Amino acid sequence: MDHQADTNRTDLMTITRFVLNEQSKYPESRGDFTILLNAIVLGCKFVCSAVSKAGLAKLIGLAGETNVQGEEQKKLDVLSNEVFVKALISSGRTSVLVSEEVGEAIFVPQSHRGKYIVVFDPLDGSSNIDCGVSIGTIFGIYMVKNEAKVSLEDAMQPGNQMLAAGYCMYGSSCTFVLSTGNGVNGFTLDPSLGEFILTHPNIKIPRKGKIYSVNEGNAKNWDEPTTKYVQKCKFPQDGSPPKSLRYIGSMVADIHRTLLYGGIFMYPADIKSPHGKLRILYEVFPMSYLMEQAGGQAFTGKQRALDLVPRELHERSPIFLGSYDDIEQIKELYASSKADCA
Ligand code: AHM
Ligand code: MG
Repeated sequence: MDHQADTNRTDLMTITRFVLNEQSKYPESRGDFTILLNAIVLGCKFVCSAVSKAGLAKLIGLAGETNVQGEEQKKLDVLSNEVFVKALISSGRTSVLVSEEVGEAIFVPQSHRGKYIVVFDPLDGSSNIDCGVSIGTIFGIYMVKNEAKVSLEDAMQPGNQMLAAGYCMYGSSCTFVLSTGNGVNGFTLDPSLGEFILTHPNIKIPRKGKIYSVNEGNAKNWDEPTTKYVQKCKFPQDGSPPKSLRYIGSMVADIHRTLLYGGIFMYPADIKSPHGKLRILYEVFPMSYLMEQAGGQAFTGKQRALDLVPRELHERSPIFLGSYDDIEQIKELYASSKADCA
């Protein structure tokens, strides 16, 4: 759907309109989810604008230094976190927030409490900011179990209890990808309107892909199934052509490409990091949810990623995400290495 192609179109599907349509399928809904999502969208618009000015900020003072007005410049990831926390609290629809930037869970003041839990990474891939590579925000949404007795447990639910998840990618355009459990849809920010417009309806990941995506610099420390898999990507024995390697090193951008073009993204365990690098609550779960909703799979090397039960707030897990058939292959390799060990 190319809304730019037809400037006379007056029926643009904005993200708010889209979510309201979805909610109208549930007569008991009171619009709380739309209000919550609007808070997240506002945070993403703010971060999008800040990221696009990141280079210019150097003119008035480097991050962590003072600018000409003598004000301290906040680092972009710190700023992004503050924006999301404030927007989510003032939405009046959340009870507990978990952010990559904050060590402990944030319990929303009683006066502003609502029924949702939001886990998020406000600015993932922030080491890429200074060279202008795409970065993003990742989020997942749960419902509190008992509004009268909110606890840390509410934020530690397995991924299969997620109600919705998404990400916003700050790249050549600003793209918001969302699933509320009914497929995956992508929206692009129209800067002239300040609105996200549905541009990628019903995203389905190709059943099999031609791309693998991993930090191969860690290869010397990988486990055997990962090593064998990557070898198969490069030197296939079944007559298929070798896969291409693409690795941006920014999860949102690597996952976005994987969703649209197919293939596999992996951050496996290795000897140095036996639990991988990526965090379960706000990196692994939301991306796994989106992958499954788009027809792909998400596997930890041991189990379906969404069935993990987090034990710690910032716990990590190895992760393989992508096209259905590609994940089947890695699952087979792990199964046979387990059988060999038995
Ligand atoms: P961050 O949360 O500290 O930004 O790290 C997460 C990022 C992901 O975006 C990306 O997939 C991964 O770390 C890249 O790690 P590496 O540089 O080890 O390949
Ligand atoms: Mg991160």
